[in-house]
Amino acid sequence: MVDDRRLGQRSMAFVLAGGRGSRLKELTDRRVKPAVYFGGKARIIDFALSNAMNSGIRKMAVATQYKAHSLIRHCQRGWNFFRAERNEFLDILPASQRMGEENWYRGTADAVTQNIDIVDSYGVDYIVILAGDHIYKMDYEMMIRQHVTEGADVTVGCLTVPRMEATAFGVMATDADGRITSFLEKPADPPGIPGDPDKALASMGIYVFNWKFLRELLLKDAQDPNSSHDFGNDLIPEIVQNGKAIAHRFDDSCVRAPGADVYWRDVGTVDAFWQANIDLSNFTPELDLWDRSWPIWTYSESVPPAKFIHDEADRRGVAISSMVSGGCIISGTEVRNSLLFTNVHTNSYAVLDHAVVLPRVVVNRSARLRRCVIDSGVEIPAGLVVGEDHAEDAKFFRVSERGVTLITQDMVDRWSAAR
Ligand code: ADQ
Ligand code: ADP
Repeated sequence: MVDDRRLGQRSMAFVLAGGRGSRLKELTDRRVKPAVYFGGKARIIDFALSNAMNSGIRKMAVATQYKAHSLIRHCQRGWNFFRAERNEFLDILPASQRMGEENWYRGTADAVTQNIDIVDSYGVDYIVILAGDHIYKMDYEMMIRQHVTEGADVTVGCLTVPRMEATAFGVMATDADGRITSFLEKPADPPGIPGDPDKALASMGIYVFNWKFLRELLLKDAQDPNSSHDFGNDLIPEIVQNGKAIAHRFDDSCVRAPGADVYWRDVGTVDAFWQANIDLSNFTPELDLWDRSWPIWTYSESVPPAKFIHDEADRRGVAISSMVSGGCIISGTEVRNSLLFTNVHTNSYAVLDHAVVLPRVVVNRSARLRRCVIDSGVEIPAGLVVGEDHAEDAKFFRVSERGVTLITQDMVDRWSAAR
C-alpha cells in the first residue's frame, strides 16, 4: 500500500536545463533552450516547474550549464517564493560551481551525481528527473504513485509517437503489465508497438527513482570508464536489464480538457517553436493556458494592460485572432494571428501577420512582418518587409525549412548596413 502522506511532499524535482537546443539557431545564441520565451509570458522551463508545483512538489533543483544567465535570472525573479522555513527550496546548480577540477557536467546523470550532497540535504524519498525543455501539462504525482505502488526501480514517462519520429527518442518495449523489457536510445530503426507497428513508445526523458536507489547507481556509474554518464544512454538500459523499470503513460496523467488531445511538444526547431506559439491564437487551442486548475507560473513584470490606439491619421490599431501581452502598445498597426509578448510597441502602417514577437520589440512604421519569429529587444526598422519573398529574406535573415523567418538584432543591423 502507498503511504497516505502526500507523495509530492516526499519528492523533489530535479530539472535538467543545461542543453543548448542548437536547432533553435540564433534564439539560443544568448540563452539556453529552457530560458527561451513561450506562450506570451512564460519561458519553456516554466512548464516543467509549474507541473512540479501543481503536483505538490516543493523542493526543486535546476541544473544549468550552457549560457545560464538568462535562465538563472528568470528563476531568481519568478521562482523565488519558496520558503526554507516551510521546508521548500529551489536551488540553481550551475555546472561550473561544483566539484572543482571538472567544470562541466559530463552528461545528464553526472549533473545529479555532482549534486548528491544537495539532494541528500533535501531528505526526500523520491526524485523526479525532468527535462527543462518541453511544453506539456502533467501531474507527476500520478507517476510517483505508480512508481511506489509497483515497487519499481525506475519509472519512465512515455508517450506514443509516429514510429519514424522515434529516432530522436529513447524507444521502449513493454510487457502486458507495463514493465519495460527493452530500451534503445535513439535507434536508427525504431521498433513499432506490437499491434500498432506505425507507432513507437518513446521516452519523454522524465524519470522517477527512489533516491537511495539512484544514489547508489550514480556512485557506481561515476566509476565506470565506459559510461557517458547519461540517463538515456547508460542508466535506464542498465536498469531495464538488471532491475525493474516500468513505463508510465503520459496520456494517463496529462492535464487536459475532457476529449482534448494529448499535448506534448518539444519546440526544438524554429518551425516547431513558431507553430506551437501561433497555435495558441487558434479558436480552441490544443494547449489550454486558461485552465485555472493548472496555472503556468512565471515571472511577471508589473506592466499596464495592452493598449490599442488609432494613430493621428486615424489608422486603427487592431489585433485579430491574436494574443497580446501586457505593456504592449499597438498604434495604428494591424495584428493578425500573432502572439506578442510583454512590452512590444508597434507603429503606424505596420502589419504583423502570423508573427511571434518576443518581449521589448519595437516595430517601426510601415514594416510588414509575416510568418516570423522576432527575438527579444529587436528594433525593426521602418519599412522592413519580411515573409513575402523568401529568397530576399534569406539574404539577411534565417529562413527555416517551412518558410518561417527568424529575425535577430544582428541580422537587422546587417540589413540596415546594406541600405
Ligand atoms: P535528448 O533529447 O538527447 O534525450 P538530452 O540532450 O539528454 O536529451 O537532454 C535532456 C535534458 O537534459 C534537456 O533538458 C537538456 O537541457 C538537459 N541537459 C543535457 N545535457 C545536460 C548537462 N550536461 N547538464 C545539465 N543538463 C543537461 C533524452 C533522453 C531520451 C528521451 C528524450 C526525450 O535520453 O531517451 O527520449 O530525452 O526528449
Ligand atoms: P532574456 O533572454 O532574458 O530576454 P536578453 O535577450 O536581454 O535576455 O539577453 C539574453 C542573454 O544575453 C542574457 O543573459 C543577457 O544578459 C545577455 N546579453 C544581452 N545583451 C548582451 C550583450 N550586449 N552582451 C553580452 N550579453 C548580453
